[in-house]
Amino acid sequence: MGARMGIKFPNYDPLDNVSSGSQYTLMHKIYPKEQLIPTAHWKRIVEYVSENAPEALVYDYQFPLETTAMFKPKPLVLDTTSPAFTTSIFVKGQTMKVGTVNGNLYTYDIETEQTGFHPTSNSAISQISEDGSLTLLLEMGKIHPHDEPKGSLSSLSKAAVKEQLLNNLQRPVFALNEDLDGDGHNEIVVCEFGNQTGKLSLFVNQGEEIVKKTLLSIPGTIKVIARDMNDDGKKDLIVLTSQGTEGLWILTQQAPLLFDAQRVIALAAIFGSSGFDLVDFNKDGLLDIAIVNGDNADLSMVTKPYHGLTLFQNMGGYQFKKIKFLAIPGATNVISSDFDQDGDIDFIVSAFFPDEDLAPGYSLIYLSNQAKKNTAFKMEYLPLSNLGKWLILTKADFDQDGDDDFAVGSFVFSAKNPLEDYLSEWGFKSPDIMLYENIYTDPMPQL
Ligand SMILES: [Ca+2]
Ligand SMILES: [Ca+2]
Ligand SMILES: [Ca+2]
Ligand SMILES: [Ca+2]
Repeated sequence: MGARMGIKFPNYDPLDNVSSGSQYTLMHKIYPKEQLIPTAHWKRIVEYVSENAPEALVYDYQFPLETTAMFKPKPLVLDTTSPAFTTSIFVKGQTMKVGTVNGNLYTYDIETEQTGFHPTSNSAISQISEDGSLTLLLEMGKIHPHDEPKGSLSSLSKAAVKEQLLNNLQRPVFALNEDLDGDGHNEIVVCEFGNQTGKLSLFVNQGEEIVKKTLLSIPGTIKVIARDMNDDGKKDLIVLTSQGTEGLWILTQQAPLLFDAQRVIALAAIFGSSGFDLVDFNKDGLLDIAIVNGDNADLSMVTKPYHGLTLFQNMGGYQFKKIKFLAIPGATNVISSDFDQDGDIDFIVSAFFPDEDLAPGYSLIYLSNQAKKNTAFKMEYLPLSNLGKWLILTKADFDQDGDDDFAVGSFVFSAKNPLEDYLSEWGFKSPDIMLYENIYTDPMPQL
């Protein structure tokens, strides 16, 4: 905080590791050379925080009591290298594509169990998608926090010919390939997460050239979905920002590809938001929002009682009301579906930063909706959830029987010292992927 107001500290300079010219200039906008406030005012801020911050955090977890029998786990090891470093999963039909931190792309046929391997680059694959017969690969450059524009989006043909479509992306984590203005040609929206800087970018193919436009100049854009949020027939963008200025934004498309951004859910800078899902959980025709927060790697690694799943009901007019919070330490991803097919929306939450001491087993949780009002959920563990460190969570009906299944990808990393960390005991044995098949069947009617 002080560094962002130009306060200098002995042995700490946020620009220590920034060498290149343009990055250095950019960083000085964040960390000014001159002090913005007098030293006496800074001292009063430090005193205020020291005097008023609580001595300890208060935890109030209601631990799940049972392991759900609704999903059957199947661990998958796709290669002989360990530990697992899965960074993306894409499922279509019974074919699964898996990307890793080292730029390896695996295919796995869920029916025949055959595995294929395509080395593509040495850059972490943050997202896999398809466009016709092409596989689209979003590559981050380095995965750890940085601001350099070394990411790219490429296509891979069936004959394994790779072509770069977009480059100079700043640590991209999510791309949306969709026709936003309805002219028959797709635009591409990229979440350039970055670190201290970053943005949400729109790429428009204008025949001769691809024109880039910045939609949001904020680091930490993590996911974007296109939907018509104001019912005017034009697609809008719903975006989560997770770094510094956190919150959920709606970018309303006012005219073709001209967007007006509004932060409709403002979240505190310490919230640590990491994922969201858009679903009409009360079936009133308005899309509601589920946000998970649990980023716990960067600055303070203590377990936070305010990490978990929050449900916001869409009240209309871009007003969102918080109706439910469920504490889940280190919550990272959320998917929603009526998994048990009883007519209400249920959730699966994965936690990349679970606390094995305070909240053991909280890495994969099934939340089944009990009252159809989205305010009472039964929380259950997923079987074998302790086998991996789940960074990726993907929903798909991979046995194509009409109910949603899901897959999780393990990324064996700890922000703590690995020698002291529990991961060192089992991390090398972690599967790359765990498939969870929904095996729910309706109970027999009572005679
Ligand atoms: Ca609209
Ligand atoms: Ca609704
Ligand atoms: Ca349900
Ligand atoms: Ca299924």
